[in-house]
Amino acid sequence: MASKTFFCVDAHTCGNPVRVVAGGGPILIGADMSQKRQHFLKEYDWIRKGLMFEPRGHDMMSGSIFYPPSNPENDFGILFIETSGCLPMCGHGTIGAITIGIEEGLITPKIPGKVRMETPAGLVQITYQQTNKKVDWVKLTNVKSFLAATDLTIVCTGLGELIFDVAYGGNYYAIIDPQKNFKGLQDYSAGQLIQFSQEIRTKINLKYSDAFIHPENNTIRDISHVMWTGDTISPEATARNAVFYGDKAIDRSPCGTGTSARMAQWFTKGKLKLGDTFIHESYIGSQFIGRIEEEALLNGEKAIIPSIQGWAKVYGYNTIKIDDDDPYAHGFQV
Ligand code: PYC
Repeated sequence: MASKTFFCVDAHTCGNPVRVVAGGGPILIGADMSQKRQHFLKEYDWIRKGLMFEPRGHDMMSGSIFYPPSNPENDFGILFIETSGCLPMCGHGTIGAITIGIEEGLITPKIPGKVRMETPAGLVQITYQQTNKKVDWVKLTNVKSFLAATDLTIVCTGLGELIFDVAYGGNYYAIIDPQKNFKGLQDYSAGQLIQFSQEIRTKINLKYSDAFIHPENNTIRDISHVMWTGDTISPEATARNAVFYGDKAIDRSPCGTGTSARMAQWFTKGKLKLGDTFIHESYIGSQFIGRIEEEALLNGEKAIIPSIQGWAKVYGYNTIKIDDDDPYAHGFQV
């Protein structure tokens, strides 16, 4: 019988979980994190399943593993492991991983307060503020984000025809804004939004098959996340969202890649300008501060470079064993 032990540090970013595997992660081969991600998916996906799914994880669980950088100018590389697979980029995961990495001494940036992090989606630059041993906040400058399509349609059982936009912020998002058949996320429970999302994500990826492939990295494709929008809770928030990911999760944080995608949508539609602050509120009311840092071009098309600022809290150490004789060694989903 074989047993493998993983030393994990657990935290949450604005309410959404982050589990950093500080020891026990596999050695990966590849010239960059995108290639290392492919290696992980081929050989080691059981680690993700064992650590993210029940009984060791749960529907919202999300984590990461640190790797040496491919380019010595950068501080480290990161592999995101989630219930949904290995996301190319994860915003709440980055805020949590940096907080854990700095507070627990797992990463030592060349320049204190600044981190250059390699992700499968590209280089992400980060600043953070630390007081004594605690990280107060983390701000990441995300990958180029863009509006990919507008006014597409899909039929959702129970709602009827929905009009939606698609935007990229490190993952592809279907964004459903309030409209005739959907008055806003405030009218629905998380369970209802999950049920709608499961149905329409599958239908969208069938109807618009091969329509959403990243222009610079064809391993990043298809709608992985569904964002429902609606009324804010707090008067200082610019907007609110409920992001569906994995099979049954609604992000408890305002979702970093989702906030980036939504800022790209607003920017292209003329609702947000360079330098504007965008306070994005989550389903539970926690907030990220978004900002459009730069205008950019991607494949000749309009894009933005957004930043996202948020906080995370470390809450525990978790030594997790995966034994071959455990029938649920690789987790399960119900
Ligand atoms: O913050 O980018 C994010 C994210 C993706 C999935 C859950 N959170």
